[in-house]
Amino acid sequence: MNEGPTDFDRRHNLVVSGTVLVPKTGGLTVSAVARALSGSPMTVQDTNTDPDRNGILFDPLPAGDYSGTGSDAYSVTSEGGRNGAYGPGFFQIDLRFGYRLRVGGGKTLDLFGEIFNLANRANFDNPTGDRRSTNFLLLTALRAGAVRGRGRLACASRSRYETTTPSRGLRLSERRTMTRAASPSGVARPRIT
Ligand SMILES: [Ca+2]
Repeated sequence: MNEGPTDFDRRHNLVVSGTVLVPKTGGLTVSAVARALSGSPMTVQDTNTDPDRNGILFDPLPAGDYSGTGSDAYSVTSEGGRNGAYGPGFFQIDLRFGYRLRVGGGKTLDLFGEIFNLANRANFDNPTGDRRSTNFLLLTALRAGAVRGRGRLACASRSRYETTTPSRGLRLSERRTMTRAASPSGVARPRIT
């Protein structure tokens, strides 16, 4: 029977975010987003064997505890069957610092600094669950979109100029700029909203 959880059966997904206006700083804001996700399913199998002798080599291994070998090994408890085990979870905290300057003439300039993956956690993708592979239950790749390495710093600025005209009401012109991250291999992501 090829029954089991779907590939997208992620049981827990918690996101907490907030912003604090730091007193006595003239407008410094600190924002944070924390994301915690449980792992997604994977099948523990051995495509070298055909226990049910039907000629199809995708039979899941029996329920039990399995582990890779080596320093990057991952251990799972499989309930057997399709997607009977779960891969590693995900956790990341991102910070943003913001400060608005009034530069006169109705103009404001917003400065931002962002730190990604403050906790410096390596969020791995599911390892291969095929015992035939030399990478069986070894953590070899980061999850798609995961930030590599310790928190990266990206900086950005945004300038606004507000005018009021009789016919069109408030008109807002805005210019956004991004600067490269301060770390050598950093990324600058346009996260301004
Ligand atoms: Ca089979």
